[in-house]
Amino acid sequence: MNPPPDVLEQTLFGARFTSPVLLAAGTCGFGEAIIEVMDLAQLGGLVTKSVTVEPRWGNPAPRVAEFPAGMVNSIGLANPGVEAVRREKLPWIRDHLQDVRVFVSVAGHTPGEYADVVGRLDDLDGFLGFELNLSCPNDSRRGGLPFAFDPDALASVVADVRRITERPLLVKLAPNTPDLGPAVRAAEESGADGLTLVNTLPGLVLDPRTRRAALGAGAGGMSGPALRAVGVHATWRASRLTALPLVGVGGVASGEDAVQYFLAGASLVQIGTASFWDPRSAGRVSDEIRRFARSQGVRSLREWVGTARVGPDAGTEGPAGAAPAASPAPAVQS
Ligand code: RRO
Repeated sequence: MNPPPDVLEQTLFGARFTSPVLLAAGTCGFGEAIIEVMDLAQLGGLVTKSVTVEPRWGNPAPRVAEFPAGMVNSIGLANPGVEAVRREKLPWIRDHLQDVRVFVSVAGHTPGEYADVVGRLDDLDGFLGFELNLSCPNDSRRGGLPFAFDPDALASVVADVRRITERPLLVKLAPNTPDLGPAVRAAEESGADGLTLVNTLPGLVLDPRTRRAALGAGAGGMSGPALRAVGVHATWRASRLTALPLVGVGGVASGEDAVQYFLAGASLVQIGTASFWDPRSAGRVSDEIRRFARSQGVRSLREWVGTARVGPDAGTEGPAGAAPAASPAPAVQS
């Protein structure tokens, strides 16, 4: 008889994920450092640093600064450019990370730049899909706010890329759009296979003595524990608007943090800031999810996904982990 499937295992985007825990874009480069610190079997996958057409040096140091509730960063999209990624990074990933589900993060200033990057990488082996970064707080699109704030512009990026690749396409949205609805609908209608929620929140940390910004570039993107409630809320909002698989990111540092995202509707989570503090945190979070599932009598992640009881009608009784009665999506705005 076959053993029962592990609670962490699931099939998504046509691929088997041995864990729902991925490393977020910008936290592990192109994966080179993780093979020294992590048991790869504990890692569901990773998202690479965002790739642009041209190499970018990035912003002046310091590029990250911690504060008690998290950190701010302004890396400025430092990356070696698509040709070096094609020549060196993806072949390395193919040869060393066979069992890790890899998404290549893509960024650009115009829809054409996203399509260019995807077009130059799509024929290579060794990775599963793309995550379109449409929400970097440190690098706007040409002449405007990030694409995630403009549903028409967002749709044109996704549609252009969709024409080029059949691989799974995640669309990464921003935490600070006034209403997620138009962005979620635009992504879905133009061909996204899943949504990643959320990127960092614009933030500024000042040194009261020097009166200077803590980051060389000035303002940056805020992440860490303080972002978790924002990310869980955005995930829950998106789950009311679409049936696409959701990937939750923002402030995940423990198994129970990840479960909050599952309850809100995410099938996968990504770890960002916590892996700067502890490079092995993805493995630890996977173990903690498994242990918590056992304590709750949960045998499959599906028993959690989208079962949050939110709002005054949710009630307070009922066993932890029990699915609520099916109810239509409430017409709440925020
Ligand atoms: O490179 C960055 O400064 C950066 C990016 Br591309 C992003 O999407 N989010 C972020 O917080 N920083």
